[in-house]
Amino acid sequence: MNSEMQGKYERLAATLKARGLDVQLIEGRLKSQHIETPSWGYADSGTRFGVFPQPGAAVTLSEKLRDAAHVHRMTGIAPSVALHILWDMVDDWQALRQEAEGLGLTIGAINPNLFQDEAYRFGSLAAPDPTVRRKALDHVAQCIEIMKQVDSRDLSLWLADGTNYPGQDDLRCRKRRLEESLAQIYTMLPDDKRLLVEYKFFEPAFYATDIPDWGMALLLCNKLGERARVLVDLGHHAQGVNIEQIVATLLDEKKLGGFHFNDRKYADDDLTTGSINPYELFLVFHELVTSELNDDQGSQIAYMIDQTHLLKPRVEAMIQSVLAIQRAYAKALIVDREALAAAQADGDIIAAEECLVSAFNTDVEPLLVKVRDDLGVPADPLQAHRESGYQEQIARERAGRKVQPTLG
Ligand code: AFD
Ligand code: MN
Ligand code: MN
Repeated sequence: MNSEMQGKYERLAATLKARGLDVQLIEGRLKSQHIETPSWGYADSGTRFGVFPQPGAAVTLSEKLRDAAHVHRMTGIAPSVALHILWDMVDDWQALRQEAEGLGLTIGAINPNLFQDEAYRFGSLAAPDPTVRRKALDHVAQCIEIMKQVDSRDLSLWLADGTNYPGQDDLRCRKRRLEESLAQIYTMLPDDKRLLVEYKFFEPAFYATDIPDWGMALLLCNKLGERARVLVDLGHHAQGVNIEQIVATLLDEKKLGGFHFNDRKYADDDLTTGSINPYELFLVFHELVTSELNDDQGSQIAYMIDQTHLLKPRVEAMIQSVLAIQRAYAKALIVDREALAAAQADGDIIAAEECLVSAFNTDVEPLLVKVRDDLGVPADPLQAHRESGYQEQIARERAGRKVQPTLG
């Protein structure tokens, strides 16, 4: 750390100590932060209006792992990768697991694909046709087999299931089919694995989505059992929904399984985390830190990124997202909780709010540079990536190669 940053760090540390905060404990939490990046975030993707291919975009799973390993090398806190089956398929999963470990990575959540096959036109696990539900359950069974081979803890389930018109299907029958299918999945799941149920308020269904909100996801998880938890994708809420309140509720119910971090202006835009509403991301982390300090479920929560970078260079945008999540966590860790509790007890709204606002407005970079120093990673990961030549290297190596993407 250079002398200027060292001075800033010492001043910040002194301020935090004066607030009664344990700086070493905060640094320890930041050093053990574990963010999971998505394999699909390194590959070309698009919207329904088209795909804009990028030079060097990963196609094979090996290329995605290499990109993820580079993000981890630059940040020190992104040691696992979520996979998406069938976009990520290999013949030898043990070899894949060893390849990942050789790159300093572990395999994280396994995401089944129950939305791209023609058969799923009217749904998958909630579809009216029992042969379609069977097909979907067989795919999930295949994913569970892969989980066993790559030692993955979480089956991360998002369904596109829903209807486009009133009257298209019986909404209660869909709920019952879905519950029955999920119960079969839960019985297939080994005791050391978890089922994360992700909700989304619309898209691609445009009238009724079968798992539209946190309430339905929680209801389904409660009927399944202890190892079924809710996955909160930040982009999956209608405008103005209070996400931090949902997070607090799920934490209090001990049913928060994890996140898909991204940001949005209008819908499920999958923009870079923290790029539109960093204060909301901070408030989510304020609830997470409150939980960490009271009933520590931290290790039970999967902090995953789910975004696609259509315009930004993918590896760079992924580094940006990891750093935004790290920054939000750091700011949430430096909230003066004693003063906050006192202000709340006094009903002093302004003083209570100022405890959060002042933490959010604190430049925590000196603390993060210290943490990166201790982790042996660059003080400025984004700059280090740009200077590393990695992007130019993968663009050269991957130019013109003929590989078929393993799209499902
Ligand atoms: C899409 C869905 C959902 C899912 C992700 C990966 O909206 O967020 O988790 O794809 O399958 O973004
Ligand atoms: Mn998601
Ligand atoms: Mn989404």
